[in-house]
Amino acid sequence: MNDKLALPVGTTLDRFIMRKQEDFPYATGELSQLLRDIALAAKIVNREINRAGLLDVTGAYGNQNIQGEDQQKLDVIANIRFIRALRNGGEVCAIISEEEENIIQTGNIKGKYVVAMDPLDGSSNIDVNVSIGTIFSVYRRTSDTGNEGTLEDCLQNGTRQVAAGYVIYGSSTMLVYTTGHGVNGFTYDPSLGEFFLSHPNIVTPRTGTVYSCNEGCVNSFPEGVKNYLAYCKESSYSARYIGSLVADFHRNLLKGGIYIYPSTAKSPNGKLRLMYECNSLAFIVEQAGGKATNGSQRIMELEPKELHERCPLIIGSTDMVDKVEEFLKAEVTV
Ligand code: P6P
Repeated sequence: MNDKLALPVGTTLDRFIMRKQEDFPYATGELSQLLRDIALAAKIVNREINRAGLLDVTGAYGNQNIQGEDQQKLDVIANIRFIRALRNGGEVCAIISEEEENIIQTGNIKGKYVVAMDPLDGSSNIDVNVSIGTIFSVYRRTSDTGNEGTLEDCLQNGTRQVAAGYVIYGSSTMLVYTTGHGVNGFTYDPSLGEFFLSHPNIVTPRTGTVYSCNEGCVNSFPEGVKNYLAYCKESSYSARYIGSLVADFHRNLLKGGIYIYPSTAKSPNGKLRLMYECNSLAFIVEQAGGKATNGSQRIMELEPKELHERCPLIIGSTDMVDKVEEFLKAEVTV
């Protein structure tokens, strides 16, 4: 990483975005503005989450989303907030969201970008005060401006992402993102209403001793995954599974580790969604030196067919992901 791009910790997100834009002479500012719009929505959602216990916004909303999952009130609130921020920001022509069956047209027909997002992942944990998160990907539209966003604009493989990130609403709220030039983390100071650069140039450890997986489903896991989990136990690794992807991913990104959600009897294609969970975190982990596969293919090279399609996810420290693939290959060759 060119050290002139390294900015002192304490830099605000806005300052960081502006400085990074200066390093790309042809940048015209739209992506920078889009990232600011996401940060604004994150601040608003953060406030709603922090007040959730005091307002009647915890618990189920009473509807199910396209995934057939009970929408939590904060799912709906977060979805509205991010859509509104992106619509008002003007840079995004269309959005796909975990909470919406169809493409959301923003009306910004000149917008050059589309966003895929999970507005609030892990929201079933809200009522018990466990960390939750927002996950997003940004793509440049492939269709001509002047029209609505198209399905082709939204169904691009992960290698075509121009930015990806997540917000973790935890003991502190952080925004972590990449535009393909490394990964940087910003911690929110609610007293100032600003995100400050706190984790510059995040590099994930090449290996680790933490594995994140819901072993309650182990009986229906592929044999190779079962064998890898046995290997973890023989190696005295630590099991850490929060039930909130962003929280597990963030810890593993910083400390080293692996998150595994394979195909199961209940979720034959895995549970996590390719477009706004797997691709987004895959871009980040690869930029930080890690790896993300579905067990045999690089996540970012999977060609999406549907907006909400799912895929198995094995993501984290490169050596650990490679080890899982080794066990899966051994399963196939047996
Ligand atoms: P399970 C939350 O619903 C989520 O999408 C991820 O955040 C989390 O890691 C996973 O599902 C938990 O799924 O089947 O273990 O409860």
